[in-house]
Amino acid sequence: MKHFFFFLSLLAFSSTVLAEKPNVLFIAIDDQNDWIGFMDGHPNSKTPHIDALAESGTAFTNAHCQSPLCNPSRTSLMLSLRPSTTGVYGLAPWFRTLPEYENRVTLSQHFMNNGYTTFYTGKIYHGGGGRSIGKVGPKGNGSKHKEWDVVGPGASGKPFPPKKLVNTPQPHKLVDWGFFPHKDEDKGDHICATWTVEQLDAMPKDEPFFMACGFFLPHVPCYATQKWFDMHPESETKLPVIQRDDRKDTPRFSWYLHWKLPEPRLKFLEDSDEWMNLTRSYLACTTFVDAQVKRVLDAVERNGFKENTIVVLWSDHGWHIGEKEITGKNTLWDDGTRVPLVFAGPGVPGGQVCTKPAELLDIYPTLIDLCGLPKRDDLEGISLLPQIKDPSTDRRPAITTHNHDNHGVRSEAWRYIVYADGSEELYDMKNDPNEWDNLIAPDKDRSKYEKIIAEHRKHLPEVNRKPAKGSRSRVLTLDEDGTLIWEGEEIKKDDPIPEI
Ligand SMILES: [Ca+2]
Ligand SMILES: [Ca+2]
Repeated sequence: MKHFFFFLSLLAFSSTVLAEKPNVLFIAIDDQNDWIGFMDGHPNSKTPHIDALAESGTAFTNAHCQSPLCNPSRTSLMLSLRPSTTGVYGLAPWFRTLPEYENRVTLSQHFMNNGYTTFYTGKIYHGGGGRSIGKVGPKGNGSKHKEWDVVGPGASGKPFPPKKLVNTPQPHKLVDWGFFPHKDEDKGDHICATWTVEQLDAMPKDEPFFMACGFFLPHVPCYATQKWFDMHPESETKLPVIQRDDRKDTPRFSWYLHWKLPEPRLKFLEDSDEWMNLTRSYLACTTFVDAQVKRVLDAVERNGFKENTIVVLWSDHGWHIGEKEITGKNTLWDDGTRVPLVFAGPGVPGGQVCTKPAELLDIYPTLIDLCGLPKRDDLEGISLLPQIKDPSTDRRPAITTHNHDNHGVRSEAWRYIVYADGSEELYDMKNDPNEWDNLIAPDKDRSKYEKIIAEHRKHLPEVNRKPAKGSRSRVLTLDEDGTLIWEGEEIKKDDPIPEI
């Protein structure tokens, strides 16, 4: 009998401990650059709900992705390993196809292994990865082990108009934008938010959850209905601030990182009078996503979870809209790497802004700390808890890698870039936040900056793995003999830079 009561009290104790574990709401936004109110990336951003979330917690305004591309960025975040460690640089492979990562414990699995029920809707992994068990082949995106407990609707940019709205130079179904009439309720992100709200409404109050909700917009196609365009009238919308001939002082190698892509260049936007339309479309889609974030946050509050739920909101990389003469991702400048990153909830002081460099692979160890889970010694990220406690605490620079051996090193004051052929860039981010003036272009006096360059080079990844087996889509390689291969085709030294 005594034993029975002891057992009962033990049960009561363990369920109290369990109930005290904070929940996690993990909100991802795809291809969202710094055009978010609190980040000041564009004067016409309208994101009141994300801004309110940032205000209620700690906003990292100098956060950067580990790769400016969906698959490698998300793989890095969920594994807390750099692309230079995994060799995952392209849109393939799905990391579970690599034997060395078949059994790797991801962020969601670490929570699952520690008593959490994990939920997944929309885009967390690229290409629907981790939605099913099995089919871990070259074409399968399944997993040997369960990645999530409950899987909801997948990511979608639908509905689409009957035919593309913009005739982009490289035809690609997704590379499109603009207004067309449809129902907001039918949009993929609205469906994912609705599913998340329904799960929260039905959620048991005494079991911790890890809810991952990944929004697809403002990834192209940037389609929006009248309501969202009306919030961004043409007469009030400013075009992104650019410098003409900005690429005159960037190495030729910088072009190789996005050599030929479906995303058009600034020349096309200007020639076809689409620059304003794309700007408004992107802003409208971001405002639409902001409204979906609100629906989910409202459900957290309505169900009494607010006091006990850590909210983390992030995007996988930036997006150019004319800056540096291009649109899209795949660059090592702030336009390609800078992302929103917000933590809010128990243990996170509100009203704080941290300008120290933060990396997306830091989310994994930060959530471990905030939720009191067992620490892991196999993560390359470093917890942001010291900065959450005191935002002035110093931190290492953020590293972004795009394809093998091209790295950007972003400290609080500088950006240093080195490409696989050794060519370099350096920007003074305090005085030149748009990265217009490459201080170490060949015609400049480099000697003034040797010390700064050396300080930044110290942080270049020690491991620098070649592309992993199965790498493809947006993969660039430079062989020892100097042969450059982009997506399976050789780029010759005197090939003209594609204009559109
Ligand atoms: Ca993306
Ligand atoms: Ca320039």
